[in-house]
Amino acid sequence: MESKPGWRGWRHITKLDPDRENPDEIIKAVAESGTDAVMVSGTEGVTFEKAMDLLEKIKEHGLPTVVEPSDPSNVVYAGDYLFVPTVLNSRDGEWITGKHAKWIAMHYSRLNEFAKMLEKVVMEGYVVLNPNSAVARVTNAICNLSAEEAASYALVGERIYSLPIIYIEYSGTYGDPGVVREVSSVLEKSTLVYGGGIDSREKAMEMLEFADIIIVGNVIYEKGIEKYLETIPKD
Ligand code: 1GP
Repeated sequence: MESKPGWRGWRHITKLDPDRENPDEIIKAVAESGTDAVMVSGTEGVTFEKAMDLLEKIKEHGLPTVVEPSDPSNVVYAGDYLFVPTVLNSRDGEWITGKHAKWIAMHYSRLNEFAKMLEKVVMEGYVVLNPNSAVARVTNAICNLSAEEAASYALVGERIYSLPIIYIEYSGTYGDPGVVREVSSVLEKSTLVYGGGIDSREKAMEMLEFADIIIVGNVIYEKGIEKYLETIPKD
């Protein structure tokens, strides 16, 4: 496979939640696992301090880092990339452009400086599909979608908004590979990211057939390091 520069060449991202316990044992296992990058991200209870603390611990190991903020108040700029979500299937404009406008408003008096801070930004168009997840509840997402409807939201992100990433998000549960396959069959430019319920090699490989990148989170906290290591694709 032709190698692509930076984040576009990644296949596996480990998502660590600043609102959970992240002992050295976990950070070390992640650093040595072969994952392509670590994402600092959580939906609830994330503060600037917690995100910064976790990021610093990860950076000591020299891994590529991504910060994915959930609110303008917890944006940490010290990672390699800042992946900024917009929830394409939210019922609530707050999660589509509202938070983003508040973020810009916080920097309105020095927009030139802010433009420099935006250089690390990669926009992610989320399609949130697990109705029982915190992210679905918080963002009031329309989760009851057919594969074609989900793919239509993905195409809004790609064709209308030119988002570099489309993120099919089933956080906490393993999703429908048929939905990911459908989205993959229509996307032409955006990188397709899948996350949710990956806790085995089989699930990782199944989703990697359609997604460019998989994101794993809960497995390391809930099933342990051995199960987490299974999710790392071997070339
Ligand atoms: C969450 O998509 C990620 O945003 C990963 O989901 O925690 O279920 O692995 P899990």
